[in-house]
Amino acid sequence: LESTYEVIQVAGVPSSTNTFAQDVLSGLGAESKELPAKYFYDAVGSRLFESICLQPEYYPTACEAEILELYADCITARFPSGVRLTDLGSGDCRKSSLLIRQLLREKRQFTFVPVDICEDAVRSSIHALGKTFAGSTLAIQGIVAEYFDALASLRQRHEPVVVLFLGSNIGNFEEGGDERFLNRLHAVLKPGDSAIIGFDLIKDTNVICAAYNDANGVTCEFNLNLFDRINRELGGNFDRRYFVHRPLFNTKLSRMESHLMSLREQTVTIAATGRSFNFRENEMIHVESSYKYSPQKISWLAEQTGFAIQAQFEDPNHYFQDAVFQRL
Ligand code: AVI
Repeated sequence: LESTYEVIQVAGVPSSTNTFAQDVLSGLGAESKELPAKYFYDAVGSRLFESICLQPEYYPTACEAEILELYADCITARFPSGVRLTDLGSGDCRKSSLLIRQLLREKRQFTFVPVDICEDAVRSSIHALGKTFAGSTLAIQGIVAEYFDALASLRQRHEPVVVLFLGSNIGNFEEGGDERFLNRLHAVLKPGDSAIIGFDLIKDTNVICAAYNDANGVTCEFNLNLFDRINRELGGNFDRRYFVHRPLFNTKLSRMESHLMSLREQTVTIAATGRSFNFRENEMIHVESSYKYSPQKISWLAEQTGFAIQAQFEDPNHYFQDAVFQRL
């Protein structure tokens, strides 16, 4: 048997400049300015995110890696033979590779399907997996798509599916978006399919805040790259010297928020939107939410959306949880 590698684009949504311009227009044109976090992940932003994951303050990656290392065999023991292991928001695939290693060790049949909005991330992660697991037989079908387009493509398959939604990607939706996502996931899965979902747990606020404000300034750079991207792709003239990154913990909503704050009154023109946007001194653009979960909220979400929690794995500090959601 030979390894097979393939990359497909679904729906062409991620590369649509039109959608980007429209989203920037409506986000910056709103009373309370905001931009969707998905636009962080161009080739530069995806690399910056990989670098965030290596910062000592950014505990979610290290905690989840610890969980997957400790429990890989318990987790993969439940996978059906011939499974389509679909990794939503796969990034550099470092976390999923811990499960892949286990499956290969056990000589199990599976296809790995990394899904990411960033084509560069999909291609380079497949390349890296090929190197890491050289000598093994590995079938990979990479998909460049947004979450919901990738989910829609799951409807046509015949194999059993396990969805990986790791890294607390589920925390980046807007309010109520996690529940909506799980409902959509339920609709495309079949009874017996499952999902392994990474949740960042509620903990000491200082620990959370430090994770989004690392001393090396990588998170700050990650946020400001959004302006560079708008300048590059949409003909904007954001001057990053006049904005700062402001991470804030919102206790009421139990979420970390990233904002970009204008240091002075200024006007920014973005050619592709056909207009200019005024900023007041100290005005903020809300660019990301990262929800933090209680175990009760996780159980509630499963119950609401037609899943049974089969297992819950946590790191020794109880900072992070990977939950196995079985579709009922
Ligand atoms: C991808 N996502 C789960 C990260 C998070 O923690 O919300 C993105 C991130 N933003 C800043 N640091 C990390």
